[in-house]
Amino acid sequence: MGTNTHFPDPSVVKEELIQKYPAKVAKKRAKSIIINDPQIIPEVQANVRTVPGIITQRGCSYAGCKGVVLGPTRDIVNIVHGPIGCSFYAWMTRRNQTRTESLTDANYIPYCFSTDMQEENVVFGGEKKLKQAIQEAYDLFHPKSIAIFSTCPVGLIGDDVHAASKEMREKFGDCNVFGFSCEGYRGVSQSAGHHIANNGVFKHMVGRDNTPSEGKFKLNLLGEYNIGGDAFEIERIFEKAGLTLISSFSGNSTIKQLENSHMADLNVIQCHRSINYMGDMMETKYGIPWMKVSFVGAESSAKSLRKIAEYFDDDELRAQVEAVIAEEMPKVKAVIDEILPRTTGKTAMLFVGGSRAHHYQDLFTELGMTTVAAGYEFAHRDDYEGRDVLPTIKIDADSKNIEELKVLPDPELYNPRKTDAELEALKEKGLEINGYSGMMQQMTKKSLVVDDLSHYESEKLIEIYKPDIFCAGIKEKYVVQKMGVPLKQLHSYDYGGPYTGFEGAVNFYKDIDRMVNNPVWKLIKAPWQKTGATNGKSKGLEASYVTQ
Ligand code: CFM
Repeated sequence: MGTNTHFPDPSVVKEELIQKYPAKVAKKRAKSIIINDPQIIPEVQANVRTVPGIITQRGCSYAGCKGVVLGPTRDIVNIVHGPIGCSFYAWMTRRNQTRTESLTDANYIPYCFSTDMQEENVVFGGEKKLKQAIQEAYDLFHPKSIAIFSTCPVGLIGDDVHAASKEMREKFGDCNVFGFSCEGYRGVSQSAGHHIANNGVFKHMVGRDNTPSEGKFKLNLLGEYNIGGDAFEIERIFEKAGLTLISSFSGNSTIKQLENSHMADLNVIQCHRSINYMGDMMETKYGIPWMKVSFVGAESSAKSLRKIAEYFDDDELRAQVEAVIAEEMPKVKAVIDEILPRTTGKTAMLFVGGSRAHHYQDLFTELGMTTVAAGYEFAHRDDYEGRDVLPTIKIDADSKNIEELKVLPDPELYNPRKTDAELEALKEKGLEINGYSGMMQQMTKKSLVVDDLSHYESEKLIEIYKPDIFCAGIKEKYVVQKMGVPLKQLHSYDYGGPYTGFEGAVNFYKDIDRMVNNPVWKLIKAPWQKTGATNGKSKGLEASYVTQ
C-alpha cells in the first residue's frame, strides 16, 4: 500500500465533517469518525442508534433476516407477513443467484410471497390471514419448508407467528413451518436481523439430517450469499481443490444442505458480521471449529485455500491446493499486469454493509490503489477492531432485545473435530481459528474509518478527497456520480460479478479499470467546481438548499 502523505490532514477532515452538526450530535458522531492507526487500533463507536434526522445507509432488521440470511435459499417458501411494500424489496433486488440441479427442482427465489396486510388485519389481527397464506402456499407448492418473516406491524399488534407456524407445521406433518420475530424495529440496523436469522436457522434446520456424506474434506461456507454468482466461483474452486461443500449459508443453498450441515468438519466464514453467531453455536453444539476466510481478491483466495489445507493437515490436499493456485494465478496475473499501470496510485472509498468495506480493500490493493476512507453501515466493533475486543463491548438495551440462545454440546452429536492442542498448534501457524482481526488492522495509518456514514458526510468526503472511485449502494450511486466520481455498487455489483475467487478478481479489475479511467467523469462539473466555492460558501449551486 502506498503512503497517504499527499492526503489532507485527517484531523482537519474530521473537524470539517462534524462542524455543521449541533454540538450534541457532533460529539456523538466524533466517536464514530476515527483516524486509523493499525498499530494501536483506536476504539470505534459502532452498532449504536443513528441520530434521528440524519440520513444514513442503514436498513432494518427484517431486511437482515429475510433479505440477507434466508433470502438466498431456494426451496423454502419465504412468506413476508406484512404490508405489501415490505415485500417489494425482498424480490430479486439483491441479485442473489441460485442454480437448481435439475429443471424440476424447487426454486422459489423468483416468487414474492406476502400476506398483504390491510388496515383490517392491523386493527383486528392478522393471524387468520397468515394461516390462510401458509395453507395456500402449501397447497400450491408442497414445499419442504415455509418460513414466516414478521414486519413492523406484526410486532405492534402482537400476532404470534410462532404459534401460527407451529399449528400449521403439526397440521401438515411433512412441511417444516417456522417463524422469525424480525420486525424492522428490533435493532438499530439489519445486523439485528442477522442474529435473529442465525438463531432460527440453528433452531429449526441445522442438525435435522444426520446422513453422512462422502468426501474427505468436508466444510461449510458461511456468510456467502451468491450475489452476482460469487458462490458459483467459490464452488468451482472448492471442487477443483478436492473440497466437499456440505452447505453454504446461504447462497445457492437448499434446506437439505442446511439440515445436514453439522456433518461437516470445518466452517469457513466469509462474512463475519452476518453469521459469526452460527459459527460459535455450531462449535459449541457439534464441535466444529470455524475459521475466517475471504475469497474476495486473488491473493486472499489463494491464502484462504492454503489455510483450509493447513486445517485439514493433509499433504495430498496441500498439493492439490497448490496445483489449483498455480493453474489459476497466471490468468489473473496476465490481466493485472496489463491494467496495473492505469490504476496504480488511484484512490478509493468504501462504505458498505458489515464486511465488504474490508474485503474489497484487497482487490483495490491488487490494483495498486489506496483506500483513503472506509466504513461499515451496521457492523460491530469486532468487525473494525478485531474479535479480541468482544469482552469489552457494552451490551446495551438494543442488543438485549435479541434472543441469545443457550447452546450446549449435543449429547449424541458433539464430536470435537480437533483437540485443544491441535487447535493451538494451528493458531501458532497463524491460522485465525475462531478469530477475526477486523478491518482497521489492514488500513493505513491516518486513513479515515467512519461508522454509519451520513449522506452529508459522504458529500463532504468526496469534496475534500476527490477519490477516483466511491463504493457504496444504489441510494448513493447517482448523487455521487453527479459529483463527477464513479460509484461502484458493492452490494449488487451493478450488473456485474462474480467478484470472488480468481475469475472474479479478473472481472473486478476490468470493471474498475473501465470506471476510474473513463474520461466521461471529467466532463461533469461538481457543484464546487462550477462556482469555485471551496471556501464553504455555496452560492451558485443549482439546487436550492435550506440555509441557516
Ligand atoms: Fe455480509 Fe453480505 Fe456484507 Fe451483509 Fe448486506 Fe450484502 Fe453487504 Mo448489501 S451479508 S454484511 S447485510 S457481505 S446485503 S451480501 S452487500 S450490506 S457488505
